[in-house]
Amino acid sequence: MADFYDPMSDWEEINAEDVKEYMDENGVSGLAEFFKGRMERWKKVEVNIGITGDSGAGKSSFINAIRELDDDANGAAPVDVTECTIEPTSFNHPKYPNIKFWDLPGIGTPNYPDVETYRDKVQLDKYHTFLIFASSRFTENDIILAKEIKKQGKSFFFIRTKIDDNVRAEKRKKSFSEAAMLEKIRRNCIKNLVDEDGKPICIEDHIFLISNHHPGKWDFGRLTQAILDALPRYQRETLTLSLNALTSLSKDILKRKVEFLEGRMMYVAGASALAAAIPVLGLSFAVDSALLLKEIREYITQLGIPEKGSNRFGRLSSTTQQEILDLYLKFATVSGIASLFAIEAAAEGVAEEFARFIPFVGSFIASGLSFGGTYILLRHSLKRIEAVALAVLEEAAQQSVDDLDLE
Ligand SMILES: Nc1nc2c(ncn2[C@@H]2O[C@H](COP(=O)(O)OP(=O)(O)OP(=O)(O)O)[C@@H](O)[C@H]2O)c(=O)[nH]1
Ligand SMILES: [Mg+2]
Repeated sequence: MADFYDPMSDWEEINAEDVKEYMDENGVSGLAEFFKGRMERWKKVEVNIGITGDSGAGKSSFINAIRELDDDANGAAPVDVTECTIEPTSFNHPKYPNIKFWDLPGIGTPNYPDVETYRDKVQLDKYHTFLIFASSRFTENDIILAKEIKKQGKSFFFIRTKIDDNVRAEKRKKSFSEAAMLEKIRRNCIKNLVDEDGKPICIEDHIFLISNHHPGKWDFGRLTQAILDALPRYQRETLTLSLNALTSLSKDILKRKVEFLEGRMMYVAGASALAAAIPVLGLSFAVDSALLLKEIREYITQLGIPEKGSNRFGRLSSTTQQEILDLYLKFATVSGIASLFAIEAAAEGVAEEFARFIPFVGSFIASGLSFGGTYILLRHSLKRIEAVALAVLEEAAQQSVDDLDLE
């Protein structure tokens, strides 16, 4: 049996170390390039279409018809009046090699007597979408199979083949109307395709009446189109999945960096408190503020906020740019930071916590930073910088999708 290309295994290969290294070197905004490079792979994604249904329903004939091959041509799927396909075999779409048809054996054939054996042996989970074939009425097995597929969150279409045979037979009647006959077959399929409570298991649009011997007629063209739509739909799904996986991985790394910085906050605040104990007026503040500002600059670097005026900065939304400018402006001086949080604390109703350490911004600065004051300022600063880093990260992710050529 040919191999399946599993796009998700590519995403599993991305380890946290790669993302961390990239983030260290290029900052959160640099992740856009990392994301984009990884997501280019979505184009390679294959959609595996399982062609299933009773033996003799016309599955192999359909694959030949859509590939415009005669049943006895070189490379055609073997077609026979007797039971024929024994092992799952794959065939490429004639124009889109990313679309793979899998000619599956019929359920109820000796090797696959029931749906359970079928599900396990055929490995239903490998396929992304299914075409369920029947040449007369859809059977109990088809319905059980459809429900199993639905349970796996995948789509399926019902294909009623050999319409040419029905037309030929009906034509013998004087009152023959092709439209009425097709409608009757369609109604019959809908009536047939219900669960045990009598509820339809698929919508009418997902039922196709075709003849493999007349691909220019009836629903064959509509089915061809539905198959073409399956690929971009699936590619988009994998794109979203991979984007989510990458984003959450990056967020995890960001979170770990924040935790690391939080862990050493006590020491920085302690050092600052020590400095504050130096009784020379003016000196304590100078030491404190230098320490504090150095640490906060470290937060900005560690969390990878892009430099103002850089290319990456230029690609961000104006809101995020403004937030970054604000960071650089306010976090350049202790009074800037203190004023920022005094306003914020009042607005958030945490003024009390703040006031305990910083009764008046002016006097707080004049008397040097206490351990508590330093600690609170560091904590608030880190929280603010983390929020901006997260916004940058989200934008980097979105940007990488916008930059991809989706059509
Ligand atoms: N008239 C008519 N005959 C068809 C059509 N599709 C298939 N057949 C014939 O039905 C028989 C069985 O077709 P296959 O394509 O081998 O059926 P299958 O579903 O692959 O069967 P297994 O491989 O045994 O599971 C062959 O004789 C085909 O020529 C159709 O649309 N119209
Ligand atoms: Mg076959």
